[in-house]
Amino acid sequence: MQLDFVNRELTIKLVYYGPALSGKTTNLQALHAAAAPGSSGRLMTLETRDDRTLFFDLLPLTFKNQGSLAVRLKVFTVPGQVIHASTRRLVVQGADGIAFIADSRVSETQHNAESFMDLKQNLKEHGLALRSMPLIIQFNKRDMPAVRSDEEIAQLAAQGREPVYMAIATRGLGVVESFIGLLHLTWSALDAEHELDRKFGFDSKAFLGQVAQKLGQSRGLPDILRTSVGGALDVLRPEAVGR
Ligand SMILES: Nc1nc2c(ncn2[C@@H]2O[C@H](COP(=O)(O)OP(=O)(O)OP(=O)(O)O)[C@@H](O)[C@H]2O)c(=O)[nH]1
Ligand SMILES: [Mg+2]
Repeated sequence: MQLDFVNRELTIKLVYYGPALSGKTTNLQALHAAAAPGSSGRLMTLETRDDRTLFFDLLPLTFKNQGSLAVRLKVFTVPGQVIHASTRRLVVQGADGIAFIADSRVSETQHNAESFMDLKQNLKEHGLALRSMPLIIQFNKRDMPAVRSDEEIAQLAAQGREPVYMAIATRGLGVVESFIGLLHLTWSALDAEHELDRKFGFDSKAFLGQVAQKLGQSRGLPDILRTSVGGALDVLRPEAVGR
């Protein structure tokens, strides 16, 4: 987090982490597409022709809250391929919150686990504990064959404390919900540490609702936050979204 007192501007860094091809870049593209004009800057991506991120992607989002404080969100993705280990370590530095994008396919279970360990290790190298990092987990690619079942994911979700979301990023499903969940957690953590709401007279609930609206959500904040497992399961079944 960076605070510019003179311009009353707060910058928060959010990082999308996960194994290669799990859909991190696709999440940012969907967020970019959902954002109202004026809220989003240019999405910067650098990839090879076969969709592999080479360095990182960056989506800058800016939201003004009743004139009291401007909040800039810098949303990054890491490159998931194993060879880009040093880039991941660099990108994760200074992260205020992390969205872990897992690939729902059974065949990718091992890659998800390895990437999660890699995240833990990289945070540790920056002196950060995964335990104290605001974190949401997204199971993406729910439309693909041979994915882990809803029940299995619900069970996993019940074991951990992180909110878990289901998504089909290529159709924009679950993307904004995951993002709002992440922003909610991250703001709560920053507020607990720095008392942002009190010091700036900032209404963070209203702010989050406003961000959701600017990202095309017509539902209220409580409904959006309720979409973490199990609520999202029904909404995101392919048969329920009419593929
Ligand atoms: N069927 C399906 N395909 C998806 C979904 N999300 C992403 N993809 C596809 O999966 C491929 C990889 O997606 P990316 O977003 O580039 O993956 P990434 O996590 O950024 O990959 P790296 O940059 O290599 O780490 C692309 O062809 C996407 O179109 C999804 O929900 N369903
Ligand atoms: Mg990518």
